Amino acid sequence: METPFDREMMQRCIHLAKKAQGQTAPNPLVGSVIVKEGQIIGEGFHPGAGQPHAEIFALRNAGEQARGATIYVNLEPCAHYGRTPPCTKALIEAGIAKVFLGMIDPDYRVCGKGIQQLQDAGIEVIVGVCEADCRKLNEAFIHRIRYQRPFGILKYAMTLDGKIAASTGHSAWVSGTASRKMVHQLRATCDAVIIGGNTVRRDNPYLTTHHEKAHNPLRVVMSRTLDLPLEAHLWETQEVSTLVFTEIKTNPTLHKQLLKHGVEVIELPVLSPATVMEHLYQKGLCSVLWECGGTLAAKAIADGAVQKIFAFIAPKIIGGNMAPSPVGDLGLEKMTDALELENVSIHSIESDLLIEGYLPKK
Ligand code: AOF
Ligand code: ZN
Repeated sequence: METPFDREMMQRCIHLAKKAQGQTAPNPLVGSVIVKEGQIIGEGFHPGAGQPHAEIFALRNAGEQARGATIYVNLEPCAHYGRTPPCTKALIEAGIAKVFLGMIDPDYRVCGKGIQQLQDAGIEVIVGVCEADCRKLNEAFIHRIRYQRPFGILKYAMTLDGKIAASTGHSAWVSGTASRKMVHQLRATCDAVIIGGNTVRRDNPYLTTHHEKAHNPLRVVMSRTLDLPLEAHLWETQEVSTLVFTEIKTNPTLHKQLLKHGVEVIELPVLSPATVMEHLYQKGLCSVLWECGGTLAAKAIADGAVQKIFAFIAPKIIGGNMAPSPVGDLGLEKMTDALELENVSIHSIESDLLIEGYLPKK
């Protein structure tokens, strides 16, 4: 049914969709290409929630030529009136003859109805072109819809002997420059990055993408005591939003200081990765990057707030019985109880290794 050319066009959709990475939440990443007689006559991508969908940009780009043409899109065209009118209607009115789509939309408002409407209008629909790649592109969006929580990624860098810092707490730097550049790119694809109070006190990070044009995720700090420094890079760099979660009635003095710096402070009755993720879901986020220390990382894993791991391993040995490791106590006593990652891929980045994989679903 599908040819190498069709797959090439779908990869082009994925490439276009990625231009808006980190900027579409709660919406998906979508790209679209319109082809006639083997030539691309229009293309587009969805730039952000509330804006027209990818198919609409592609149709506008193609103009009248769209009549009788084939459209490629990595997600099933929508069939509902949401923030924008249904794309199926626009495709039918433009006279599109054939639709290749990457995956069925998990959003219950669409989920098969888009395909049905197109077929009812006499349009040929081919489903599942490069489906695995299309699913990976939108893994955070799919998780958000399915579990009503943002998709959690835990990222850490450790030495060959499994330490994220020396026993003094000094950690600059574990991984090499290429790995750290990759982390900045990873941040640019996420909607938020989360750390605990300890990381603010010890590392005083910026948590930005260090790049003028790249998107910066929301910076989130979890601190039960609100025992945070008055001066911190996070509060000073006000061009990127910061949100601090704490428990009710902690440290009103610092609370006021943070508000003065434009930092939003949210008091939760119980502060945990689960309650924070619930809040971030309500806020419309799709993906959250945990860049915290081992204690919070273990709590996040235990709370089901982590789905994916990015572990950078540097060929260095620091030693130290008290040197911290990336994941604290999970209460697991036997090696047979270890959480074994699935769909693992291993990349080498200069002299570091990156292991990417998914935690088993509970
Ligand atoms: C997008 N961009 O290119 C496509 C989407 O609130 P709305 O009206 O923007 O609708 C969002 C839903 O539309 C989204 O959850 C998904 O199901 C569908 N398709 N969404 O943001 C697009 N094609
Ligand atoms: Zn649409």
